[in-house]
Amino acid sequence: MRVPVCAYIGLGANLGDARATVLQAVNALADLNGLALTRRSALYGSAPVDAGGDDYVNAVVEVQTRLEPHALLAQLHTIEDAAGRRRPFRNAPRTLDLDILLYDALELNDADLVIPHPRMWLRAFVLRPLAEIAPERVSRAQLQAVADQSVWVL
Ligand code: PH2
Ligand code: MG
Ligand code: MG
Repeated sequence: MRVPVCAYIGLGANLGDARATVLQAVNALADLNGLALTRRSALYGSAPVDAGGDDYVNAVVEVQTRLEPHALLAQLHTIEDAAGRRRPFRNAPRTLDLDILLYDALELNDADLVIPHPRMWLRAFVLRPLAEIAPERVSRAQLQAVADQSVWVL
């Protein structure tokens, strides 16, 4: 454990009752020891990007956390597993996906964890909810670059 830092977590789901699962995951995050939820975006619908299956439900939350990045990742995996997450192939439809987007000003390049999330700047389903809760973190040019992707507030 360490002094709390601000982090952003992306949530996504497109299998089962995706809206309910994302909301349950927000509650599960808020219940974690060493983590306080400070902001939650609206729920967004989005067309799958580089993936198949149904439309996604996406959201982003801001947290203050004492958990080190890998400890936080382990907690996210536990919440994903509890939601019945399976990993049959890359970008397969999923009951729940929880990704660390930003962790303070950390830049990390481990085999199992890269922060900032390497594809977040290419994805409107991340940038739109992130800009809603942390407008200072996303530039107008970054939003413009993904303006062709279909994302809507639910
Ligand atoms: N997640 C992916 C791949 N594609 N597309 C949308 N719309 N939303 C996602 O959360 C998403 C995706 C891999 O994690
Ligand atoms: Mg993901
Ligand atoms: Mg993931």
